[in-house]
Amino acid sequence: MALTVKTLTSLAQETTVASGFIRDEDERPKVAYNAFSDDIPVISLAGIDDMDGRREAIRNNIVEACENWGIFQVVDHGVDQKLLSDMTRLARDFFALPPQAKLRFDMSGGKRGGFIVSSHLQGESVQDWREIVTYFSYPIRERDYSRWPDTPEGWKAVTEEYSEKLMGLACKLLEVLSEAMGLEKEALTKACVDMDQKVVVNYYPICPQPDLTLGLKRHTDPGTITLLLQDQVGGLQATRDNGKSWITVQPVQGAFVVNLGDHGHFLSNGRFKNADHQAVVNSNYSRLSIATFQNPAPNAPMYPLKIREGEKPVLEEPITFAEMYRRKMSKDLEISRMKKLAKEKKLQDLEKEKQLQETRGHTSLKEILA
Ligand SMILES: O=C(O)CCC(=O)C(=O)O
Repeated sequence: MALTVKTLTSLAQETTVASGFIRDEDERPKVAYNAFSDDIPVISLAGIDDMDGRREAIRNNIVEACENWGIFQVVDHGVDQKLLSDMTRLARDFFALPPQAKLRFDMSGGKRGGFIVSSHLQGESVQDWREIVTYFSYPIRERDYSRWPDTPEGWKAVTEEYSEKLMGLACKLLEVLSEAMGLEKEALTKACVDMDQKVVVNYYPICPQPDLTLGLKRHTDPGTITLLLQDQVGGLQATRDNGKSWITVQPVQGAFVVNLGDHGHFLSNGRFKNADHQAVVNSNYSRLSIATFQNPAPNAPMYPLKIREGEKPVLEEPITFAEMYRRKMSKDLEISRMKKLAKEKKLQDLEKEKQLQETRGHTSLKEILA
């Protein structure tokens, strides 16, 4: 019998979600995808290069957002709107391709880049309701173009331009953050040694039971900063009380959501928050978002660049970014393994309890009949 190749887009036509996507109750969405909040500031970057003018006001707004949430949105960022709409249109066209065409770029088994359902990370116990395409775009000398989808026509060239422009914008923002820490402009980019960039295009198909699943589970990004382009549907959510309450970030046409990652958080000695976030899905619209992760080189040493008076260092000793990432991943996998074990134990206990009740039932029936 021929095996039918399934992607998530084909599963979206079903009326229930498969059990592999169902989250434990404590992880399920608490707030709707379109219950928008305006807590995350939208900051115009117009005048950012004007050293004696707007720059200081922009810096102050960014600092406040980083101290509160580790998230802000930027407009007037200088990246051409036509490039953003080309990138978005071509990405949507890719996800609309038949499963076989997408699976030509299958990235399972640890390949560096391409298409996959849910996540390329191995050992995840519950799947995310998303399809992704990942490009490893910097350093340029390490690009493997055989892993970059060549359909739809023109996407590869547009992605190249997109990643270059976003590298420029990220460096600009890192300059402002360096100044905010009282350091020279280049301090954060220098701390990255040789900056890596990874572009992840997320496609969240319509979901028949969005209350049971997540498009992307709760996490913080490991790197320095992430620039996220999202469409107008909504689904990005943030928490700053460890998942007790959530807000849905208001989509703003043409804006980038900037998330501070773990690396940025450690470099600032914890002064700037690492954005704790997730993506929810819905049964009305599919959603597209494009995350550009700006990461340090794997061997970049990680340590607070500035420890302010009265502060204790958040890291006891410098570790490399690769080591921090390894520890983070193994902690995540351990948590998910423990959760799985606890769930299995609960099921076994329930089963035992049921058997006990049945035995008691039989005994009392015998007593009645005796
Ligand atoms: O799609 C979103 O809104 C969130 C994406 C994200 O957090 C990620 O790709 O890491």
